[in-house]
Amino acid sequence: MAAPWLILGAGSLGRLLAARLSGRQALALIGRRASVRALNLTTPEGRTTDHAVPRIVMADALYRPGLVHVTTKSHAVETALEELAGHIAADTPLVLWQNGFQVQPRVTRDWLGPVLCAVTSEGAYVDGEDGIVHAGHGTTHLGNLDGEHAALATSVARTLSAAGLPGRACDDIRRRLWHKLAVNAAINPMVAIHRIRNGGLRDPAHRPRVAAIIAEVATVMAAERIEPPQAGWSAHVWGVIEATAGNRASMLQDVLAGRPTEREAILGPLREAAARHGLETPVLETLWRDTPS
Ligand code: KPL
Repeated sequence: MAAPWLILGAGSLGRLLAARLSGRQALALIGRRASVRALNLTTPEGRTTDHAVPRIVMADALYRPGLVHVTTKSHAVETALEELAGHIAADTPLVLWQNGFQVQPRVTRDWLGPVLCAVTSEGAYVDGEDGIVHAGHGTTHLGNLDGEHAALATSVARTLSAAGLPGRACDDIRRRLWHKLAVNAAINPMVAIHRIRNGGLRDPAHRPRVAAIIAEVATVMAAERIEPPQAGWSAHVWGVIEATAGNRASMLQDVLAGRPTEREAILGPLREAAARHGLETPVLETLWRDTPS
């Protein structure tokens, strides 16, 4: 069997990967606390199954894992990797699963081993100490920001697909990360500020501000030469709002749980890009000030 994978971060994505991959790929889930209890997965079809996954702390990480899936929130990645680097081989491949476009270029530049980024539309949320609810099926794209490590991306995508998480290697991961960031920027801060589900943004009280955010995001994307989605930015974002109308977005979940939000990872790169291109973005500036951090 291939060298075990480590999953760093026992939140929703980490648990989803661990439960889905268990029995197919040797692995361990690194969290704040070790546990001998099984992970309980509820599938989108409503089936529940238990998965005996080793749940360990960082100090018990294996020296030579096959790779590490980093599933912590964006702001926790660098501290977690600094600590992990003391326990694992320096050239271990990483897969970064974060939202936004902040930590990915930095880790790709600084980590000695291969680094892939993952953009996923899988939906999941944690349920108590041991539960993970796979709320909706999606697709995961994997690629390297410098266009390298295609064979690694293909092999990880294949393993994920076999585990019920359809994966595809791609050569445009930068564009995909920015596209997800654009959607997150239009939805997450607003729903976190107003504590509403995604569909609440269709309300006439919120629609004009969402439209203004999309317009500024589109201007920044054009300046960054990020190709727009086929449907155009507005139709694309409103389509996601419609499709996820009943969701509590990740930033709202963070606010409700009293956790730090991904404000910097999502709005920070847009503000920086706007400044780089000399663009005025008053709507995004106000949004950034209003968004809980
Ligand atoms: O990705 C999401 C998130 O919650 O972070 C969206 C697309 C907003 C769906 O809820």
